[in-house]
Amino acid sequence: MQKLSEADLIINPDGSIYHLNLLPEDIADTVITVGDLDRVPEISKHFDSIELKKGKREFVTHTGYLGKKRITVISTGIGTDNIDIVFNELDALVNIDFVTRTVKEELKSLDIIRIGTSGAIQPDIPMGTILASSYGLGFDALMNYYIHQASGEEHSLLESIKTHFSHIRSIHPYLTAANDTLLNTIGKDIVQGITITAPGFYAPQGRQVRAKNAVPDFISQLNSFAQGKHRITNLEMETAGIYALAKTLGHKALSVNAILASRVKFEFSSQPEKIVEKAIKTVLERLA
Ligand code: R1P
Repeated sequence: MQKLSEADLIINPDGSIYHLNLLPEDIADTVITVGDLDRVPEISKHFDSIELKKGKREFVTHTGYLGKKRITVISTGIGTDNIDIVFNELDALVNIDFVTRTVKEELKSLDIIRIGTSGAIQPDIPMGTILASSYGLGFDALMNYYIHQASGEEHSLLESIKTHFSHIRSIHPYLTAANDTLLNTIGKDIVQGITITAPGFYAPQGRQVRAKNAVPDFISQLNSFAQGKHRITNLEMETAGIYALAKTLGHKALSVNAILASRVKFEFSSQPEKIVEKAIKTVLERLA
């Protein structure tokens, strides 16, 4: 078995993984990821007990029990560049032996659920909606650096998407489905749709403030895509990276979005915390 070098896999002197600052025993098999580090206690306050609180940079982790279920909640910060770090390090914590620096023979598959915020791009999806991403569609560049292939339905859907956006030269999309089991349990009976992961918040999500946008009418180009029952419903900055890296590494992932804004009605919620709390309760009730 090939030994991973100290440059490829950086382990801190106390035996913790480089950025997350966690030991292998610190994480549960069910992991909730959030963008905002202040959202970590908003989730762990619902736990029956908290056994661990650790943090470094934007990566804050709480592990505890909800009933008999051990759950870890961790903040990722914003964007798929951070998802690269969090997912590779979570995977290393469960699937690499830190003493021998080799990949374990028996691999573990984590259940990973994102609870994040997002903006809707379809007029019939109002603020306050809780939406499960059926697919993560990446407009960012993360997966250009990994060997990753769309399979089955992902492939035909991705081909239609590539045709729809072929006139926008900056976009090289990748697409990954949600884990079926998580989508059919945690995502059951809630709104579902394709989530676009953008490599930025302003022009990459069609916002026009002062710098001029290179792609005019971006939102209408996004919401006009349709293939059978599939349509693009919302925009955010992590889901596609989460789905693609989880699949590549053999983990199960689902992204649950608290819709705080309608990008077609030009609205932003005056009570975003309430919508996020609704998303948190929806996920925790279904996990317990
Ligand atoms: C942008 O404001 C951030 O909010 C959304 C986006 O994906 C991006 O991370 O999610 P979070 O609220 O989970 O951070």
